[in-house]
Amino acid sequence: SQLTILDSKRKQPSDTVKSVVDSKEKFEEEFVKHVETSLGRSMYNCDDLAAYQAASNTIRDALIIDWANTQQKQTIQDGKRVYYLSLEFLMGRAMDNALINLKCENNTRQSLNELGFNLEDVLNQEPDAALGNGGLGRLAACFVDSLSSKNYSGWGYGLNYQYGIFEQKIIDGYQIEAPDYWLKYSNPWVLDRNEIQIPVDFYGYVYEEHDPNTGKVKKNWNGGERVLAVASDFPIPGYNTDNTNNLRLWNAKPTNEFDFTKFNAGDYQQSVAAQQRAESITSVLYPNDNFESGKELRLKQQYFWVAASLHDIVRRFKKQHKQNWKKFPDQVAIQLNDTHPTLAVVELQRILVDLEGLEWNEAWSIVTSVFAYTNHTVMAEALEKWPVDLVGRLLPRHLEIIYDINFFFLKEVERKFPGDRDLIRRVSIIDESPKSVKMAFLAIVGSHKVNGVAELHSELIKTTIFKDFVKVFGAEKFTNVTNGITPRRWLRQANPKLAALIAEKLNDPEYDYLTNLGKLKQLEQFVDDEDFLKQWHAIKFDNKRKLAALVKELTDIDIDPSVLFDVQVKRIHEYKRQQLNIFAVIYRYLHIKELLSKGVTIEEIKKNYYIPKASIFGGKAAPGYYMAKTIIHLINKVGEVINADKEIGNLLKVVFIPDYNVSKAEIICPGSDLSNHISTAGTEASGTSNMKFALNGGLIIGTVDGANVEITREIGEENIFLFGNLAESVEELRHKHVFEGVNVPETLQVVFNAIEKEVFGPADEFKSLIDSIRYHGDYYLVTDDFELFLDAHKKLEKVYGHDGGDATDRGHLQEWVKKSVWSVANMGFFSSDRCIDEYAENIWNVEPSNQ
Ligand code: 8GP
Repeated sequence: SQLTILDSKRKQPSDTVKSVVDSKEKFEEEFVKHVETSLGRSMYNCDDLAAYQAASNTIRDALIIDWANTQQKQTIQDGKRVYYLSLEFLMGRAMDNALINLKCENNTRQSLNELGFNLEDVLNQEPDAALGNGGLGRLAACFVDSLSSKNYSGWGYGLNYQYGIFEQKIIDGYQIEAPDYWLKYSNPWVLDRNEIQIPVDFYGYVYEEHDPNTGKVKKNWNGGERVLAVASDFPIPGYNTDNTNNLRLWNAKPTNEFDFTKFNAGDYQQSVAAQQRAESITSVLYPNDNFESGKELRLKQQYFWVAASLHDIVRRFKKQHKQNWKKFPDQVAIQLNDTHPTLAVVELQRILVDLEGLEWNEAWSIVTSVFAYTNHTVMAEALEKWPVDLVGRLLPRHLEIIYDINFFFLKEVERKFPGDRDLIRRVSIIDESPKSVKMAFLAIVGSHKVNGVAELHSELIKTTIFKDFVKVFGAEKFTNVTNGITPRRWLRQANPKLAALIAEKLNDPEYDYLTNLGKLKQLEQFVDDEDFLKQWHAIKFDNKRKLAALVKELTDIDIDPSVLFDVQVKRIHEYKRQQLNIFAVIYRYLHIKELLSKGVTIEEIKKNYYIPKASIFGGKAAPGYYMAKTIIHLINKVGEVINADKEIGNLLKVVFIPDYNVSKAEIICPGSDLSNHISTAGTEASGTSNMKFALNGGLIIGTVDGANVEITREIGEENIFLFGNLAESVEELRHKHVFEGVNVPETLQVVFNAIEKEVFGPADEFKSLIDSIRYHGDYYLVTDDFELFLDAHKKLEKVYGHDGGDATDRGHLQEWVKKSVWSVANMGFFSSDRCIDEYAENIWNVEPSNQ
């Protein structure tokens, strides 16, 4: 066949390019060439930014070769491929990660040195690719890394937003959003595939056509507005393998088709303006996390992305297998990352029925074998519902298909549960008032598997939001894949010293444990080794120094690396309860002040009450989320007062790190002693930063929620500080708040009083926050968990000890450091490699290729 001929003629990996990662001479030669040709500059006029661009181009060339070979090999092997559809890929920086996965960090460092540059300075030039909001987007980024590293054939499909998540500035304690135009200096890590163009239509009308041959009526959609989807490809290198998958991100571009009616009517400007509007589809990422805003442009983004991706997938399939549609599910698995890509279900059904002429049932059985859906939240405000009117206007044919899918589905329910009218009403994909399409229901009906992202969450969806579907489809359709993180970025890259110490102890000079994270278990044998504990502690101390330097640079606040670093960084959300944390900080401050006023000395306070600590916050609030912004404001105002209070010295500091993002997380996670994962039980589906902190030797204070439950099971109850009411009590407590009133404990009342007495600035600013607790039912159970939180702190501070510990004197920290080692040793389960293996085996039915 043509492919065999192709294969035999295929050039072997070009030696010259590939060798840049292995030889310093070659690297330097290529680097200079890129400075002089790609950048059009001279070596005498090459700053760090230009060095970053030239170095990236050099490494990217090597990657592209692997990438092209991988694609060719996968095409020839003709196995099943996984497509991960995600509206968000929160990639962070690419260069450091590529150096690690290609194992050419040392060479690059030395080459750059010889050329007069420092690797860290060069790496710091790279803007984050921040094409995501938080956990959901970062999970997708970890998954593509694992797909490559574990030798799967797997592509990501997303959008190439010109503006990623906004840049957060803190001005007078308020969050101010600035646009993140991350492509300012172009992006060396992407290959623009201008030749890959797929037309995508919107609006228009549906008409019927009579087929004289079959006597059947065929439906056709005549779109009213056409936009082109143009591909940009990001090669995704695997660790320790040549397998380099593709992340294809679409750009919206105008077509060349010109509106002649407008033109002839003399309205040239109008006609061009309409074309320009096309690009707005992929211009900006919606900045909401766990919340849906329901904007028309968002639905346009979703369809644009889904249509382009599916047509790309179908085109690839047809090239190899013509119209042998029965084979489609053996070749293609599509994972829906949340409900955002659910229109793909409808689009594939449309392609098969309207364009390819398959019978409805045959098409539907193909569709449902291909798709699987991951749910990431149980929170009502995050579940997508699109008004029927809007869907019908934007995608008239799709709305008809949705109605048909619903009709056949409800008929099936009626057959299984005759006469259960209420069940039929409850599971209908169409909500009657206001008339809207429930995307999660459509995703369930269109998929063969539905999964949650941690055990507790996967159980919860079966008993709450999707309960009726368990009844209809059976429990086997619902499964769990507990989230994970890639240890390449979140250990080796973020914490090179700890990664090196572990490699040494595991007698693993090649760092193979990074793709076999269960090996960490062997660290347990060193938990009583004095020297080892000393080294472990010294690394943490060093990482804390780095974090302190970052804090100084960004906020001008000095924090002492020998105090407890108590961190909460994540999106700001009432359910994540940063308010609980800051209220406890206020309580601590007021209590310290009271003790001082009674003549208790600082030394006595340290010894008998509170250890010195720095509370470190960070995270963005959705621009339209007033309460989250109020929480940020309160944290900053509390910080201003406490940090300026000379009387308490380093006993307490409060900082808010502005513009929390992936590259800052890489400094923050290794530098924390303690991190907060304190969501109201049952609200945080999984959490993944809990895993990042624990893998870097930080301990956790947390509620019995999300993946905290499994982390506890793995590392042991004695190594985590759990507190708070359990998920099973939440409903009852909320009910009680509403019907019997909220009971604010004395300790929290003291905090409210101080805020109302304007200790932290105008009380008006924080009124809504306090009112939501005191008068509006305290939905997130701050009052119920407040004192339990204070108690958990007392306990953990006893373990940490009273006078800190510097790099050499670990002293009393013995117990804490042991817990840290013990945790890391048992975090192997949380590698995203394990997740991908589970998806592959239980959901996608694919196997890795043997490289
Ligand atoms: C997040 C969950 O909140 C977090 O617990 C989990 O670790 C992460 O997904 C990855 O699974 N969920 C979302 O970001 C989310 O559901 N966003 C919805 C608007 C879609």
